[in-house]
Amino acid sequence: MNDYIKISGLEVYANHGVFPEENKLGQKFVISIKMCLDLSKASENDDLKQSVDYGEICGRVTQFTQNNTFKLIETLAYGITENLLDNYRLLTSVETTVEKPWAPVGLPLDTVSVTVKRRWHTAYVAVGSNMGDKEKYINTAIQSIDHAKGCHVKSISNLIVTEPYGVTDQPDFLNGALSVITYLEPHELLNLLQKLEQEALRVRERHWGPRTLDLDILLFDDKIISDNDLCVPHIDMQNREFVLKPLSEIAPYALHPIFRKTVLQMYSELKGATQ
Ligand code: A4P
Ligand code: MG
Repeated sequence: MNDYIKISGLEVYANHGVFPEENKLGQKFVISIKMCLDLSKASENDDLKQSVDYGEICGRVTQFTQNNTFKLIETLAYGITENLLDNYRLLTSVETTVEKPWAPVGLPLDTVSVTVKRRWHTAYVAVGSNMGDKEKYINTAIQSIDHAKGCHVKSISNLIVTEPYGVTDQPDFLNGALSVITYLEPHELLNLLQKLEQEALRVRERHWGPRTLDLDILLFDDKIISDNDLCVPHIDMQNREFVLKPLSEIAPYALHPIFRKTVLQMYSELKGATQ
């Protein structure tokens, strides 16, 4: 998206800072925001409803900055960015810079500033359960993802009963796939999914049963990530019918960024190989 609206140098007197005097006396903060959105329709129809009202946004940002007291301008910059993405669905990305020209550093300087940028991503998540009320665990997780900060569940596949893959002496699974629109970064999404797994696992520990809930990130835009905590695309998705079948229902043409194959292609190849 090449179009954007920019607010530069919005001055707000507020109380953010690590020192108690800063929280009490307050000081000047200077805020600049770059908001990406498609402006073609607004300009074609000369219609504000198809854009965002920058006056209203200045008011919202001023209020947010004055109604909260944070220690860090980092927190303020994140808060403003998330507030705008949460409230203006036309925005595809928001970049916020918060300057603190009167920062109590005790040395001459023009200003200090923090810049954060967030944008909406598309992630695909596999869901699985093979214990207890499997459907309930899965549906509760889907609802929690949809209600979580910075996440909207966009589509949900049918849930299918599958035989256990890998370790086979365990009950059948219920499996499905979701597409999630999120401004969380990949590791933040992983943290959310693990938190939801743990919430379900508490029940599992009590009953000493097999897993209640498995939530894996399959794809995250076209990102390739490989570190100690996260491997995206999911390392074994191409070999798993219980992943590819539901995923091909909601995202047949999503592309695996390493194999350069669509989900549908991977699913057809897997079915061919297993027949
Ligand atoms: N991790 C790395 N990459 C990812 C990712 N893309 N998404 C790390 C999520 N987590 C990722 O996962 C172990 C570690 O993987 C995490 O700490 C995370 O940092 P886990 O969910 O805690 O443990 P797990 O479930 O035992 O491992 P894993 O790898 O998720 O298990 P699998 O490979 O998913 O196998 N058969 C059927 N029919 N249906 C199933 O759903 N599931 C499994 C679980 C086996 N057989 C199955 C099914
Ligand atoms: Mg897992």
